[in-house]
Amino acid sequence: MASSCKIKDQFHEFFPEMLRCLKNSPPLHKLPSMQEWVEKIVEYNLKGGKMNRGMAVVESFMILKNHQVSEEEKNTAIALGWAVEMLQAFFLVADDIMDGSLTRRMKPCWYRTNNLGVKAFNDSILLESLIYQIVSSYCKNQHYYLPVLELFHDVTMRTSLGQAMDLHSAPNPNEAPDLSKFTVETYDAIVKYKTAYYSFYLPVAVAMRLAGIQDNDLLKRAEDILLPMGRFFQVQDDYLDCFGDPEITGKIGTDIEDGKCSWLIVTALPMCDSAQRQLIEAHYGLKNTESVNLVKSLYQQFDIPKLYTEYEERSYKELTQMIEGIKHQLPTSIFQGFMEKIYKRLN
Ligand code: GPP
Ligand code: MG
Ligand code: MG
Ligand code: MG
Repeated sequence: MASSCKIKDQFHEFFPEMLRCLKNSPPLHKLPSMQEWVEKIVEYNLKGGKMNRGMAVVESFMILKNHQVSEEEKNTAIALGWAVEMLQAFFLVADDIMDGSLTRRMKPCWYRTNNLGVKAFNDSILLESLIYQIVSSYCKNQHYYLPVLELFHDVTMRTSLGQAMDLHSAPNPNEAPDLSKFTVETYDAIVKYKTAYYSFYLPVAVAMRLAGIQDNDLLKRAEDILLPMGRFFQVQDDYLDCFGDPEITGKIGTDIEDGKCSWLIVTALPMCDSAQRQLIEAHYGLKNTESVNLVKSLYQQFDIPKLYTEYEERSYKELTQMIEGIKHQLPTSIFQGFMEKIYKRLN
């Protein structure tokens, strides 16, 4: 615990150094007004989160190296941790535009600040490009440069495919939702791609490459645990969207208004009689409080909060068993660290 606190402090202390490096690298070093703008975007969108993904790169790397690392190696892991946080910032700026969200990390979403609106779309592209500035600045001459680059590119593609599935499963404005799309199979595909790869697989895979692991089978073994863990995390996210406290999650939920294929609707639908299905068809995906409350009261009627608690406990046991099963190939503390951070989370 004490050492992970120390790593967290070091992670945060590295932020100004990373920002300086970004501002001084070409072509930004010649564009003072853009240096200021980039600083503003990065400050607003990288800070204030839990930093789970970024810290997971550093913690996993330290575990894989038995905590025997030079200061330079540790700083490279920290820089790559920030690159993962940069990817997260890129996705969140874009996702909040697409989902029409209001708040993120207790503040207005970026597109709702500085009179930005749709112009914030460009900032998400800018944030994406900064990932590669970091990776290049801190890893260019290393043997793992190409594998790490490929990981970021591959995971970005998977995430945008997941996001496309998420968007396409929801109804267009003023159209009734197509309830036949809200199946467990569709849900599993959406969350594996839109969340699990970038939030769980990527940080550990980056740490493994950084630690010199070249065995693709070992990466696959890690993936086999990290993707189900990512599903677990997105089910929690869906639950908190509806039943969480925005003062704790830092964001106001939009899944019912947006007509999303969330865990809640996928769980509730098979329990509906025809009148209840009609109610969902008429009200799911509408941006008015009355419709949202009708859907929420149906969730309450079906005891969704209780079913969620049961799911969380069952999944926790299953994931713990999966972690146990990998103990001869990889250090289990990497995966246990994730579970400790997310089990029974409220934000
Ligand atoms: C979580 O969805 C998934 C993402 C933030 C990935 C977005 C991917 C892009 C290519 C833009 P969510 O909408 O449930 O997250 P939140 O609840 O945090 O808004
Ligand atoms: Mg969203
Ligand atoms: Mg979304
Ligand atoms: Mg969500």
